[in-house]
Amino acid sequence: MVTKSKLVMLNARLVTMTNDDKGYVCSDPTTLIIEHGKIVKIGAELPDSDGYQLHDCKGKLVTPGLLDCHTHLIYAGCRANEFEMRLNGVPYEEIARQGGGIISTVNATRQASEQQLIELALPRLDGLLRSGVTTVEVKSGYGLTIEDELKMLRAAKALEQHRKVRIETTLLAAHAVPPEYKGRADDYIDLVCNQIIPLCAKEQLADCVDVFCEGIGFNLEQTERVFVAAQKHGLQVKGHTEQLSNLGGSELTAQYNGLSVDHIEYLDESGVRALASSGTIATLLPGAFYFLRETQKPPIELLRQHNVPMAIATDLNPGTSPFADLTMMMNMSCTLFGLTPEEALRGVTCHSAQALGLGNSRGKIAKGYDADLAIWNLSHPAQLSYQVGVSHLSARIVQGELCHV
Ligand code: DI6
Ligand code: FE
Repeated sequence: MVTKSKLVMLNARLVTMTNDDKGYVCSDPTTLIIEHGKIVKIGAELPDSDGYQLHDCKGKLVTPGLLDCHTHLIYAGCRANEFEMRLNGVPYEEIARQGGGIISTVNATRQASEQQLIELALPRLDGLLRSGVTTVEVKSGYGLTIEDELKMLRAAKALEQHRKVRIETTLLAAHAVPPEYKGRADDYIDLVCNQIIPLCAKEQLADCVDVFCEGIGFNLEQTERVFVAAQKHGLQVKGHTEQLSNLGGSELTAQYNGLSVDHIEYLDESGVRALASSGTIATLLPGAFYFLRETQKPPIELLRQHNVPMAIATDLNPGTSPFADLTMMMNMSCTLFGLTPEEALRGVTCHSAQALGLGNSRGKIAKGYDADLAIWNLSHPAQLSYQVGVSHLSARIVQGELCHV
């Protein structure tokens, strides 16, 4: 009997992402055997096919399923009006100071039920899945009360019941000072550290804790308090750092062995050195750079020189990056930041897996790794970074299960 838990992929041209040196490894058409959600054999003889579901890839490219390691997928409301304001000359930070920006999404998200948040997120999630994504990180950060932050994280986790995808959740309660704490940011940080983080840890709603360390977010001292509280509760940390200015948030995140620092347009060499020594991943978010019409680019050449792995993510959010397509971010990281298509592919596979603390199980095609894969109607991996607007995806495999989208 054919069971869902055993799959043989035939004639797959594998882009394994297993060589850490330069160069793609793209195999001749070969066989991949999957059992119980894991890759068990590569290049093997066809087993006695009894009990296996067979899938002929017909020479198509197979990459690891893409991982979007930074999204704000759960939110209500729309910020097209602010897009228009910015194009009429009002800066993003000014909109935020006037109570728009993140706070306008907070107001809409607080009013939405968990079920409404799920329904609003599904079309965005579908966009990501069509771009070959199998794992999505989803942050809270538009609730900013105990109940609303937890509601967002529950909605994020519930997406796994609606689509074949793996969700990783991040608590971003320190995203903005909520209106009722205006002028009392330290008191809000007390709430985050003493109540929200402990509850999230207890209910296992978040895998990680993030902070927006910025002039319009939280300062270094407040960020450090959040990191200390997170680690006390066994949660890993990461940061939205050096997006609009250089506060030193990346160095602080590195000191706390953070998984990643994200945005980093204003990162300098001492920050890059700190990442290199802590093994923290540099996550590039070209959608926000593009949408905010930023001109300061992340220090790509320094990151290369110091061998800091670069991940790429959508930052999908209503204010600064409303884009639900990870291959478009690959293209943007090449055209806007000068990455090579190969660096871009690492950025959405092995390096984004590392940015999620999943580097030993996802983001590569290797024996023992999770069978999370994307099958493409393409002949060369560079094509993934090349064209936007045409879906080249043939199918995805999530935990060993074949899904047509
Ligand atoms: N940086 C970002 O790009 C998002 N959050 C953050 O800290 C933007 C969120 C928003 O404008 O709604
Ligand atoms: Fe973000």
